[in-house]
Amino acid sequence: MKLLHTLLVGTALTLAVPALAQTHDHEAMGHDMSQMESKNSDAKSMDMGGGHDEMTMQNAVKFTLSPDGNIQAGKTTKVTAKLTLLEDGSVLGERELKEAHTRKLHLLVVDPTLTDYHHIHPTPMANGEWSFDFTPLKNGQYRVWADVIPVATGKQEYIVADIGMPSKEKATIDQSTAMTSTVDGYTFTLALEGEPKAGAAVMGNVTVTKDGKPFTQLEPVMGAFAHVVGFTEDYKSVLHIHPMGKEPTSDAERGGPKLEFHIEPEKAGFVKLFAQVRIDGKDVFAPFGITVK
Ligand SMILES: [Cu+2]
Repeated sequence: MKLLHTLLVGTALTLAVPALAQTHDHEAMGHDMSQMESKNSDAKSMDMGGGHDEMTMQNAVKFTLSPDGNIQAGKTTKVTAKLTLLEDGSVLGERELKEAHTRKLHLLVVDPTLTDYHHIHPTPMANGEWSFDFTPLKNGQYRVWADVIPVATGKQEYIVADIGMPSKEKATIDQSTAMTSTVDGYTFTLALEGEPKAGAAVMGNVTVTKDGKPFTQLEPVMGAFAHVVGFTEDYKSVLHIHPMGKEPTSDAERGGPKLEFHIEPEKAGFVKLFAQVRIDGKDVFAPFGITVK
């Protein structure tokens, strides 16, 4: 059985209040390489009218999203992402970003109800901008966290931007605890070795089964057998929980059924978690709900 050690790479991005942002690294088993630093965040959201949204954080990077058209449920829209260094306005293209988990740019996208999660890797364009296709399951606005490490700063940061027209109805988050979920016939069971508390680490694991039997054919995805991401109920923070320790050394390697990680939530409240694995060449996202005391 292959155990996966995942390090919580907690990151809090807030739009209007001071937040903690944590950088991450994954390394040899058991080494916690995370660093923390305080950041003040300030963001502004612009109306979608011109097909353009942006938020500027007091980070090193500015992130702008420009959809090609209206963001609509079931419709694929081409979106251009632009990352620039705030300091000098220089564009952060492929060469200006460091690779993390096999990619230069990771986008974590979710709707305000925290149910429709997308993990997207945009394609670099010749002008230094990035392009991706987005097909939401829902109408309304989506929030996008860009996970980047600029070569210039060497620091990982999450920058946030919204796309789509905000819905008039208030989004409701289902805050029920969900320790198991079934997707495409695979059952994912989350177990925590203790009560999750703000500021404290707790070990967790996800076990994958199919037809009641342990599933051991998880394929490598972004250099690991699982990636776990969490979104807090205030819709302001993402907990990026990345694998540590033994990682697949080739695409031919297979993992499962048990995937281990640490969770170290920064604040109390509901957290929606998604475990991302790859099965038969397809990414599968298993949702869970936990409440942090
Ligand atoms: Cu990614």
